[in-house]
Amino acid sequence: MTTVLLTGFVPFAGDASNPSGDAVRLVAERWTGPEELVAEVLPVTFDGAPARLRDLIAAHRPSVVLAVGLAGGRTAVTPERVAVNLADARIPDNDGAQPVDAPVVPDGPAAYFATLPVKAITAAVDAGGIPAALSHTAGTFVCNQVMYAALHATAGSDVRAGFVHVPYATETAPAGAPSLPLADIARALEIAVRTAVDTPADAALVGGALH
Ligand code: PCA
Repeated sequence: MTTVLLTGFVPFAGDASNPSGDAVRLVAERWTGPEELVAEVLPVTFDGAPARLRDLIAAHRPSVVLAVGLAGGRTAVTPERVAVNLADARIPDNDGAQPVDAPVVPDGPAAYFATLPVKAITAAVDAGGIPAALSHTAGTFVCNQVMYAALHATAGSDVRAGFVHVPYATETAPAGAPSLPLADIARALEIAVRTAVDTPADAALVGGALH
């Protein structure tokens, strides 16, 4: 039985909700398989989130790990291509921790590439009528921390892992912020999981950025 681990986050930075956690719950509610889906909502903390993710990977032995977080201000669903070994927080996390220029993993590699088929996922979400774009930075806050931790924990194994940032949900977005309906965000995640499971090698599509 193939198991997929799908995670979102609780609210942070004073927001009342986080569409990543809300969308992951929606996906879990209506998941019909055939894979087993393990859905969890992670704390927005530099220490707690990677630790919880590592525990989930050890407990459920998923073959695909897809972590999801909010990138407020983005207009599209954005699979992340790279996680860096750097925690440099512009705001405190939900524990009040605000690391500056700290490694995610001391002596770990400078970066990891996602081991999910990020270009195929981007293309599939776009083909589903939901705005999608490949991203080359997951930032230096807790989302990057979790993506790096997932790739570090699964490095050298058959487990494939990656991260998707999503925009605000229209239902709960701050005034004037770009957003997508929560249902579209959830559908994008379903497409991402399906594509990740069904696509062993990424598609050689144009997806680079000039800047
Ligand atoms: N977004 C933050 C952390 C939690 C979340 O949903 C980030 O992009 O780092």
